[in-house]
Amino acid sequence: MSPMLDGQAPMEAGCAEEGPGPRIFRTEPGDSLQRPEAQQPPTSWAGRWCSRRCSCAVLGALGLLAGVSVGFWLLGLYPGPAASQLIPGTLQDEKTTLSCSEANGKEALPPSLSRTVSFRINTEDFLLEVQVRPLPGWLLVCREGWSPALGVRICRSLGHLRLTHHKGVNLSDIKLNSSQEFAQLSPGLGGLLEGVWQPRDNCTSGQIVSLKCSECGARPLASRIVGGQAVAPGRWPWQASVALGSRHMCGGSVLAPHWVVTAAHCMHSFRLSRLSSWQVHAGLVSHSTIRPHEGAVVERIIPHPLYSAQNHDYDVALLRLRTPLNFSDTVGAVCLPAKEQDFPRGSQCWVSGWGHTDSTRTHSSDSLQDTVVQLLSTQLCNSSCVYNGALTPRMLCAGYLDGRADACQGDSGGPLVCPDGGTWRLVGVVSWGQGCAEPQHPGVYAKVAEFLDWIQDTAWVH
Ligand code: 4AZ
Repeated sequence: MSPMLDGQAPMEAGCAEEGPGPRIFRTEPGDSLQRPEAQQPPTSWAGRWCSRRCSCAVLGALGLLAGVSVGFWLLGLYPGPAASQLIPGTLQDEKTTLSCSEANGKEALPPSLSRTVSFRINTEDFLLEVQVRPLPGWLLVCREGWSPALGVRICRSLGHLRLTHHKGVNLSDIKLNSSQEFAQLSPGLGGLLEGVWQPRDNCTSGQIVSLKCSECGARPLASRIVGGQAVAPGRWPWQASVALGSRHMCGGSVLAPHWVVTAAHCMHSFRLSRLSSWQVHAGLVSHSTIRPHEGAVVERIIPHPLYSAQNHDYDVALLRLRTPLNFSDTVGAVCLPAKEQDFPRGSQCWVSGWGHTDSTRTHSSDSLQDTVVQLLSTQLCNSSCVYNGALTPRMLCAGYLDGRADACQGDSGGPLVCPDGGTWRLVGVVSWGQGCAEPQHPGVYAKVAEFLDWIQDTAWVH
């Protein structure tokens, strides 16, 4: 593997410059997880040549793009930043796609069916609302046809692990807009979220549904943070350290007081360790403050049944804790993605962890680090210049093609979170990559959206 900072690749240095900026890791050769054997990217001279050629192609393409942009700008045709949701690096990524051949047949096509029914819960009074497209409005849900099972399904579809409370609320007890409309589930279709919701002017029962799902994705202390990269307590309250005794091994994300999700390869790598040696530490930023007796003991390790140690497919595991974590301002759950929620390429997300931060590779970082990374398209990541088809549909890529910032050894299992309004959702679990912060080799993450049913069913059954 070719490191970015060692200056071993003069041609690269001439073609692609390292950009300044934060990273969880500063490059080191050979310390990443091994990639799938059959799909190893080129590490030989030929491979480096490909990498350099691609870097040059990127610069060429960028030059061309800049020229075209200037031309457009001069003609007054440039739409300006406000016209685009994507940030500049994304354009670079797509240009690279054009100069690399795509891996065939690996890219899952986006689902063409759009959902017709959406739910939301009013944060003030927890009243459940449904939108039945093509109708534009949000309808309050009548109690008729309601069931707890439906409540569980709605909470899950919104990215929560559990339903915590549901009840009927008398319409006479609340103040409503006179134009407010209602929806009633057709009898016999209870349990089917996409069932027939009939718009109504009123509810025959005189009651509507109030629903509370388990809390997640909030950062109570976030407003106290002022700039910088130092991670203060409470910035990522779901960040966990998965440790053997007090020795940090991997990151993890808190989903519920009893549940933490991490990478299956973390547990696989240390599978000979005794179950009772595993501990989860939450609410920490500095590792030196770990006290072994304060960790939560792991009661069960549940790797995904389809996890493959060969190619890191299905790289997720759930840890059930013997005693629940105490939720506080500095310890809390992250939300899962909502059902069918798509975070597009170019989305700005955050990865955090205690992994390596420099090329000495001697120690994990004592203090929790974070960095912003960009979601990259699987098409780009699977192209011949990047991972050449090694990504399965259960993986996603995030980072930068110029190697600006990345997760690294020790960050594995930790969270990649993306903001969704005021809610943070766990989009990826740090999984693998070639080296760390190497140009053309962004970080690869287990794609949480692919594991929603498994996570929710597993945490429900136990
Ligand atoms: C690791 O070994 C690891 N650059 C984690 C993430 C990445 C590489 C290696 C991505 O835990």
